[in-house]
Amino acid sequence: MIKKIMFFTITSLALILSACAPATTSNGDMPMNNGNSGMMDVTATPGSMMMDNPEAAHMMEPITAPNVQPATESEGGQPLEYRVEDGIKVFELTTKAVQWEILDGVTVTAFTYNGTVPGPMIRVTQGDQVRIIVKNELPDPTTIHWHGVEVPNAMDGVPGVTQDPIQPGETFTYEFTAKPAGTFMYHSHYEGDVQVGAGLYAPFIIDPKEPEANPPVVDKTLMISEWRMTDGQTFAAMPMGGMEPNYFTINGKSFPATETITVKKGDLVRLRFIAIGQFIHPMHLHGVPFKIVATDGHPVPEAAQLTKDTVSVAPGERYDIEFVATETGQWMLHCHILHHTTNDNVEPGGLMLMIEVVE
Ligand SMILES: [Cu+2]
Repeated sequence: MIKKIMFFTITSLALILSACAPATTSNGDMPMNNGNSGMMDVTATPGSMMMDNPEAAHMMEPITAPNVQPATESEGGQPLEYRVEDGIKVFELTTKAVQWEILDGVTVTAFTYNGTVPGPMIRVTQGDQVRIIVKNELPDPTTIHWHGVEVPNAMDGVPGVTQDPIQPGETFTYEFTAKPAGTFMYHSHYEGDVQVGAGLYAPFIIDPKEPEANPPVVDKTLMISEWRMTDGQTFAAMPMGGMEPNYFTINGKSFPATETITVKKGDLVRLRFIAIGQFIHPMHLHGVPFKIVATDGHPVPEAAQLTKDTVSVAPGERYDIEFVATETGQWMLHCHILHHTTNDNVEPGGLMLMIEVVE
């Protein structure tokens, strides 16, 4: 209804404008910088705007499933165990909805792999044969895309293109050679705008076949995303009126529930940033600058490594950064879009964590 009224109003306004000034653009679009654009400030409430378009309605529906239980684990992104069959590393994933605590007293309804946000980390060595058996216990179809991993086309996880969606109750098996080495991830590719925001994402790390010459002492993967929680209901946050996030998480937790990373003075520290939400996050480190040693999983040659203290991580991107912790103390790492360091508009919160450097 709102859309229809807006369309009528815009059409009327365009007619009026075109009658009194040569204001339309060459393709007939109405320029919106004419002082009347305030009429566009219609703030939709979730569930109200897209209902005349069933195709789009899923975007503004709350995340729900029958009989959602509290999560039994409290830490996401932990290494997933596997068994070896005929030389193949076999992993099992189950998609399911759980109540996931992002902060003391704040619990979201999340779609998860194996009950955690992020889902469990798959960590293998370059060249390994891997098989991942996926059982779908969500009320909706799903698929998994192996973001950045060089898989055969049939394993790419795009519904309607490389496979049929995995229906509720069904199982699908992915199998491929893990390559190349680097920081990757896996995530839903079915109604990704909803399912990824709802928690269907996890790290996928491929270690190089040849051990690294100078491996870090501390190696942490940090997956960054956003949530919208209103009136006790969870929505997949989006850069869209009425759907903006009010909670922000690193590895499924908002500050102060985020992990404190404790390192020894002199340690080489690697942080692997993965942005999996729908917003850009300029991540800023206090205390010492860092080098960007890999982008989207691929090593940056030493001569090309930028020295920075802030790196903007856009949706889908990965940046591996390294620094030597030279000074003791509590050093903050946080997003520099400062609204992203709040919990429901209350500071401090969201995308912050402490790096504690000890003697
Ligand atoms: Cu941010």
